[in-house]
Amino acid sequence: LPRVLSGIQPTADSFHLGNYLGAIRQWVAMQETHDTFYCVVDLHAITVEHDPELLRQRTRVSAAQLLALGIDPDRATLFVQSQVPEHPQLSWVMECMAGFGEASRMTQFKDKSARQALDRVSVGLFTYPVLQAADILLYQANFVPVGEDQRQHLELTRDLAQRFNSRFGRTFTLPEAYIVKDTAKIFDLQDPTAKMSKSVPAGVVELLEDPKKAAKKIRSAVTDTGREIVYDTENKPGVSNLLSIYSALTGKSVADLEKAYDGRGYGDLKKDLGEVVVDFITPVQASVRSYLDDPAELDKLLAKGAERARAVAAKTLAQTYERVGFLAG
Ligand code: AQP
Repeated sequence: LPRVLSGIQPTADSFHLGNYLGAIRQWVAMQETHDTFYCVVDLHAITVEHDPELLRQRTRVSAAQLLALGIDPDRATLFVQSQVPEHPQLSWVMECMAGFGEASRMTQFKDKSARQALDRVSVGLFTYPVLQAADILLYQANFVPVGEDQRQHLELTRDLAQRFNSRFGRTFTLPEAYIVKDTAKIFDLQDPTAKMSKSVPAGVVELLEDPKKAAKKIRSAVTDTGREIVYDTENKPGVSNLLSIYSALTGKSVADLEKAYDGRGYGDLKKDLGEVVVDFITPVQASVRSYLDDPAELDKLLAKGAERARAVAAKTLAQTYERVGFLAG
């Protein structure tokens, strides 16, 4: 079976609809057809200032959300990144493959570092995409299901893999980004030209927020001038975003939704989508609570996942170390 790896950061109290529709939904579907590895990337989470107890809590909440959303730990290998030491070990080798200029061109780093004084930006934030490359290459992943914002990081991963392979002999599989066009970028409800992102909480629907509040956020989403409910990303980014979310959560096509709302107003669309969202998040929240009720069991499940992940990761690391000229351990 083709291999899949993807990860998500435990940097918020809840995942949001963008994370789910852009990435996790594909993770769940790919369990059926691929050999899947999914991780909560806590090493990435410390690239910005953090609180240790909160990180531990968010790591468990993240794993619980993945399980509640349909990741099956018997089928997928679900683990926490810091429990597989091969990740930072391979990352060092990859750092030595990456050019400083190349890493400097990563737009996510540029965006995130532009907001603060450079002495407050960690070197870890700078090398973040290289660690991400190591995450992927360790598992010889063929596909990486992610949102559009990760495309550039995936290109870097391929470049690093290719460079290593040509310098030291074929070692790594070249991974491909797996990006589903319709949900590649879910937009902020208050600013439908910007990505829905945890950094701007106003227009974000969190999976674990009070369902009433979530419905209200949908009802107060910024829509566009005009009245017609049609999918037109250029002239009607707000309505188009709502239609994308609606379609992805219900399985109804955008064309069918346009027909169903023909002659009706934005208010109807938003009210109905609010209900769709409530119906989606309510059972997820109950399931998350039940996983969190037994943290010892959850930790056990994650430890098992880490063990399975290590078996694969250790093989790739050993081969890499041998190729670069380190003595056998
Ligand atoms: N708005 C989005 N639409 C589609 N996909 C998205 N993803 C994130 N936002 C959207 C995808 O979610 C996965 C997990 O991403 P992450 O762990 O990097 O989460 P994040 O990027 O920290 O989440 P945010 O909200 O996007 O954070 P900031 O504000 O820090 O940038 C990835 O596959 C990502 O593509």
